[in-house]
Amino acid sequence: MKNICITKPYMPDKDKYKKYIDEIFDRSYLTNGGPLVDELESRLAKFLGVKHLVLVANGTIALQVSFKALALSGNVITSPFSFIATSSSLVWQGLQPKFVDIDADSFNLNPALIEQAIDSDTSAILPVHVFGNACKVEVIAEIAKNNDLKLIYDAAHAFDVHYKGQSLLNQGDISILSFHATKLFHTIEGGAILTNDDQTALHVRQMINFGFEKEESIVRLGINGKMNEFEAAMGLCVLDEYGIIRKKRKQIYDFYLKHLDNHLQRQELNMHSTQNYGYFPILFDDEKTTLEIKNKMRNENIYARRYFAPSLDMVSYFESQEKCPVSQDIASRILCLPVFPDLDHSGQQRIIDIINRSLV
Ligand code: T4K
Repeated sequence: MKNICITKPYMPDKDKYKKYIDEIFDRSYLTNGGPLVDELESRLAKFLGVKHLVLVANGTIALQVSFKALALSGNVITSPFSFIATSSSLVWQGLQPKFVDIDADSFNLNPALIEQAIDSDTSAILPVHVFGNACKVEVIAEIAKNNDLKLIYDAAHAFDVHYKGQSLLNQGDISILSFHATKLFHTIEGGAILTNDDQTALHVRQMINFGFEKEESIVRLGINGKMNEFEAAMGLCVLDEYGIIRKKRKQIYDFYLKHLDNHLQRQELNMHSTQNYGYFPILFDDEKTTLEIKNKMRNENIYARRYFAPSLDMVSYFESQEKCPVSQDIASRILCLPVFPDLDHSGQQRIIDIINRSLV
């Protein structure tokens, strides 16, 4: 039986990509701010409705550079319900994640618990719009402002999400995106740092290029965080077809909604925000059922994933003092179902049948 993975990278028109590759070969300009990176930056900034967008090598380096650019120190309040990179990137930069539990319905950082977790060493809040579901941005902005904290959104899942008619990516001092191959918009590997602040944008640009301002002028500590021309070419091709990607994902999403047992618990979506149909998470009653259903699927070559288990407060190297029972509970019962444009109805029906049969 045909394998169905959690996702499958979108492959755009091959001939168009080849044309870009021919151009790159002719120019022999491969990286360090080439024309295709420039073009993709300006097209994405316009498409997403943001002032500054700096393309980088991946979402993890986007986080690390953002922490440096905002001069974070001490501890950073963040969500335990995320991909490991959200918090491992903090530790990599010598910062301590301070986990605050999530809301049981939205799966996002619970704003009511943030204030009590702030101490004299806290320098920032790093919420995650998990599965593209917008956080309670007004409340979080207020807390950050009142406590003089920087605010960085891990928006790795929130490509093209709008909140109250504006890009969600305009929230905070910085938002970051991931353009990994598994994401709905991708550049093979890649990511972006987004900000409305001119100075921050300038610093980030210098930082991802070793701190150079110009050829013989090094103005700050930097790293190599650049995207290359082959990746930008992929991004330009995928962006051209983004309308199709979104439409197909919505159809898949609607098909699940229509045919899955309607007693299944789902993430409560922010009513002020749009969706990008990046993930389809569902919750079962307990971990045992979740694992049984995941294994049943696996026996039929279907690879659903437990994004995001384990809850990050349980990862030993963080040595977290804070325990997050809600996040642990959600992480133990969640299963993300396959969603990608090539997934057809018969494939989806195989998934739906396994789940619905298991629940009777
Ligand atoms: N913040 C958040 C909230 C994130 O979710 C992520 C990344 C980051 C930050 C960091 O951004 P990056 O530094 O990665 O840009 C995947 C992705 O690697 C990761 O980017 C993503 N989040 C995470 C949620 O998912 P894995 O370990 O689940 O990927 P993997 O290799 O198991 O791939 C999943 C399935 O996709 C495979 O079973 C088969 C299929 N696949 C995958 C690749 C790479 C393909 O068919 N072709 C491919 O080329 O992490």
